[in-house]
Amino acid sequence: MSVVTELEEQRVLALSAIEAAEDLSALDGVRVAYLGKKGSLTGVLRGLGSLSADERPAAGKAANEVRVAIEAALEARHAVLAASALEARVASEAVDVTLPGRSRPVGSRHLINRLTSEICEIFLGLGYRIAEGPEVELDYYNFTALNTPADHPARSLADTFYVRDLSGDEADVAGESDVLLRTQTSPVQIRTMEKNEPPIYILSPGRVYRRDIADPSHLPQFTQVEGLVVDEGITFADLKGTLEHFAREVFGPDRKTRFRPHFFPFTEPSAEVDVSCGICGGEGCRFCKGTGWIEILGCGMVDPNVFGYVGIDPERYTGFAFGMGVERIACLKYNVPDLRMLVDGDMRFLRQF
Ligand code: 2NL
Repeated sequence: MSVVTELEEQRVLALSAIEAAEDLSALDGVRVAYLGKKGSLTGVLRGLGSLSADERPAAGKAANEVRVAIEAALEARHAVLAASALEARVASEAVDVTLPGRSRPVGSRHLINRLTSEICEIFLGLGYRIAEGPEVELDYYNFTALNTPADHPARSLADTFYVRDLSGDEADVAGESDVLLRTQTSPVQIRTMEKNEPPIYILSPGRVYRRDIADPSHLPQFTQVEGLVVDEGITFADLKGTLEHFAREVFGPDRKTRFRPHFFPFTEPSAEVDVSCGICGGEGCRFCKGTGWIEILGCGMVDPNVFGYVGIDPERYTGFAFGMGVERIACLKYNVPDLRMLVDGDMRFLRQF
């Protein structure tokens, strides 16, 4: 076979292999097979040196043409394959910006949380400060310093959660623990009076715990707000004016208030405050058990014995205190019939507020 014929055959084979190459790496394989160091065309070109002088020019010209033709075909095929590779990559990496996103529901503060803040704001407006303290308390701060006798039923295991040291301390195992979950936020006020001189104007919001079974009017854990004022010349009239202002702010100007005598170990005299029933307007209905009134809080003048525990001079200072359950206030304000609905976490109920 003449060299020129051999070159023609190489050209035909190379061009068809180039057309058949499916991707860039296959195409590079073809290039190496023909034009690489050990490529078949390279082999033919090397053989040119051994040709006779009259054969060499024609063979050299043909060889050059074939090489140029193969290089041109490689380049053209490379452009086609590179373009389709890019297209495939763009398609596979594309982000579909028209896909709808996943929606994230927006949360909001719980009703009790908001109402607690609202109550605090009313007293902040009167110049009170917020005071907070531990939920796990000593029985001294929760009961003793509040003038609550050692045999008072509130101190019993049936009414109060006592915290026991499980390390095996004999006294605790015997149920004699003096550590408990606070049943009111008053211990915060005792701690404040221990550390500060009057005048004291504070409000103590927080979680409290009582050994009650949950029912429409009881929760074993609820939110309490207590208030305490200690200053020179504080009288029951100051207490009345303050709590009447509070009731108007929370329940609106149309509800009436009344003070009923009551008893607490830590105040003397003591009272409970009622607002006129929002359902019947004071006529008497099932909600107010026919009385026309609904109890909202307890209050009174700080018992001088309490001042004795914290080292405040009862000859110079007098004070008043009050306490309320925020969940109860919420039920009265929004006509919710069952305290448990406030802690069930049912979104269909909570979304209404
Ligand atoms: C209620 C009634 C009340 C107090 C809490 C108090 C605190 C100190 C001294 C005297 Cl440091 N009193 N707190 C007074 C009267 C009533 O709470 O029904 N709470 C749920």
